[in-house]
Amino acid sequence: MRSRRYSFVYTCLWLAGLAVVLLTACRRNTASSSVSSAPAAPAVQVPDFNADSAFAYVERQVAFGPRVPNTEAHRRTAAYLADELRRHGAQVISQNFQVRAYDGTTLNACNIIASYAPENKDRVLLFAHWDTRPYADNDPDSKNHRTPIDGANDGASGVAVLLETARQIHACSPRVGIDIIFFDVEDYGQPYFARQPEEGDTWALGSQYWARRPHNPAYRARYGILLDMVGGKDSRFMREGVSMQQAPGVVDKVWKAAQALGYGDYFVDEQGGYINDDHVYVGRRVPSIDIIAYDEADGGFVPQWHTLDDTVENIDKGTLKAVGQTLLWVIYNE
Ligand code: AHN
Ligand code: ZN
Repeated sequence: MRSRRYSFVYTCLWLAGLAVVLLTACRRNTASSSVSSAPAAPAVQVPDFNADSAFAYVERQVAFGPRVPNTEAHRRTAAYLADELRRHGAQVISQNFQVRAYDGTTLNACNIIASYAPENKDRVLLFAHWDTRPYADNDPDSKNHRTPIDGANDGASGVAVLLETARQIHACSPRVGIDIIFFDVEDYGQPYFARQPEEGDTWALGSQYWARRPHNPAYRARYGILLDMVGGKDSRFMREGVSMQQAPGVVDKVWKAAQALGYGDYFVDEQGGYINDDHVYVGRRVPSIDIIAYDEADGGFVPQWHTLDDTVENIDKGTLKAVGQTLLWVIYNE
């Protein structure tokens, strides 16, 4: 009787233990199987990046209207992004500040900073800009040059991939701590029709501010990855010049991972141009790279860049998937 009761107790304990293991281990679906063929991969399960979810995040941002500083759409989007990151389990800081634009306008700006496992000293920083350009100054029709753009690719795509990444991290934590920063006022740079000579760098004002005044003065991360224009059709990502100077090993790791995952048509082994983007300023604190669609031989940025055609219709889920899945592979293998 006694031994029976003990064996019953042991069985219960064993079952309880099994339940804990099953509940805490992340359940993953089929896509992780392709990951096992990647080179020298430790046996980790990488979540399946959902490109439909990322695409919906592009649509959601664009539905607010152009996210131009000092507009209602901009304020409402800032609140939405912070709420969405909180809903996905992150600790979120909205870093509000004012900056002077190229034309002297005071812009009310906000960097949105989300942290997972803030106690973990071993961290990776992921970032994108969330504001959109007030001017379609590259539009074929010059009548549109002072009209704000939707920024489905230029702005929303990087944020969308990172929101889907946040959703995945909430479902199952990687071993490294992750910070996600959505930088503001990246795209308010001086247009060609400005009357005054350009003073300093009028682009990337949000990341310039953060590099001077980070949310935490002791902030450290192993490296940073910027996503910019990661949703275009026929996009190709080259090894961008500043990234190769700041963090060549990270470029190598990301490009090799993408190729092993079957995204070699997107991530090509060619040296790209030097892009002035948020990674330049973040790079003063964290060695950072830029995944950006830029092909010098093919006219530079995507054809919709800074035009009224930077719309949801020109977003490609295949590109979002290639970038998002590669990013997940990299962070879950740290
Ligand atoms: C300039 O064109 C100066 N910088 C490219 C960074 C950028 C603009 N990314 C998106 N829009
Ligand atoms: Zn832009």
